[in-house]
Amino acid sequence: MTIDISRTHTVEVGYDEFCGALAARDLRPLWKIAKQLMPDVPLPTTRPWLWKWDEVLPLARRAGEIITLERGGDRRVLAFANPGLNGLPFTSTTLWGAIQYLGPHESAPAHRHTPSAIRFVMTGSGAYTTVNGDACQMEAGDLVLTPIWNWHDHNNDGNEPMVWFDGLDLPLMTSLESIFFENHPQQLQPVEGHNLSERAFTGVGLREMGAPAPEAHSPLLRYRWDVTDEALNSLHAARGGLIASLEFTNPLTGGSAVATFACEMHRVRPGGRTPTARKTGSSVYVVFRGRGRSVISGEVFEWGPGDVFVTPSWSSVDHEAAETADLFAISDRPVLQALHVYREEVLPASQEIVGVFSG
Ligand code: GTQ
Ligand code: FE2
Repeated sequence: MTIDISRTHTVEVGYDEFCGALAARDLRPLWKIAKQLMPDVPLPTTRPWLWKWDEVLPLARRAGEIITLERGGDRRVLAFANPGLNGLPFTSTTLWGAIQYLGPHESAPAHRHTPSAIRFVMTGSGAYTTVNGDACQMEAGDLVLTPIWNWHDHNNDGNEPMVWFDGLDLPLMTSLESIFFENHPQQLQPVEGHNLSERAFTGVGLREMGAPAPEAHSPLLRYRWDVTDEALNSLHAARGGLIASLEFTNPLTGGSAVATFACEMHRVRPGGRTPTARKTGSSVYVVFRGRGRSVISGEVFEWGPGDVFVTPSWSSVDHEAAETADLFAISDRPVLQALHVYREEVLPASQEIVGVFSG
């Protein structure tokens, strides 16, 4: 009957009009977007990706020639921008990874901010980062913290450029809309001493009596490569297997060195693929030495020294070294754990390879 048809028609017209009225009042109906908002498992927009040292280093060098480090023009940093994140300069939705290039006898001015940062030194020698008055020496393989709201400036007294990996919780702090920034009144902050944090923590489980105990982060600001290297050797000797993994911790609490992301070092020995696993949260890996490949969500990523790659949340991951390889990594795991949303699992079989990454 004509009445029924016109009724249906009226309902449809009414519905479209209703949706328009919602949009005009900045209201969104959940029933249209429910599956997108709440997928059965995480569907990250962060893409598995890899940046090759051979391609990045020449550009960092060129930045060294073109960009001078004056106030305002500040830090010579190239961010690893994940192509899945719509042009945002972030490596994953929670992590900032970048390469920083400091030429011989250059300094980057003192400042502080609420995002926490770490530096993992890739090449060079004779530079230091002053962190709240403590001049922390930087040598290849060292991890140096510049945690939340700590004054920091970078100085290269050496005769060769220094290149390091910057890891920050900047994307997370951006989401939380909690970024504060301040320039130091002086170009470089006064140095109170050298490697003071290491002197206060002189060995495993040993602490200078009365040494300060910051609440928000590790009191140890420099983790030397020779110590890390030795610990990896011991762990491998004790456990065997293809991979030995260490976390850089706060010696006072046993928690992560900075509150908002984990710093890890993985030594992978040749001889096969590590078990395929997946976890919530993203990781950014820095290849310190060695060659090999990782399979991320079925895609093969070949890597060598200086390469950087990212694993998105809930992606299946395994590693295989062609020669003994050391992988530094940062991960947002401490945040997920604190919020009780961290999950991880080892998959029953090696993941199938469906493609090879070519960038
Ligand atoms: O070296 O202080 O990659 O403030 C991003 C922000 C490095 C730094 C980054 C920073 C720094
Ligand atoms: Fe900074």
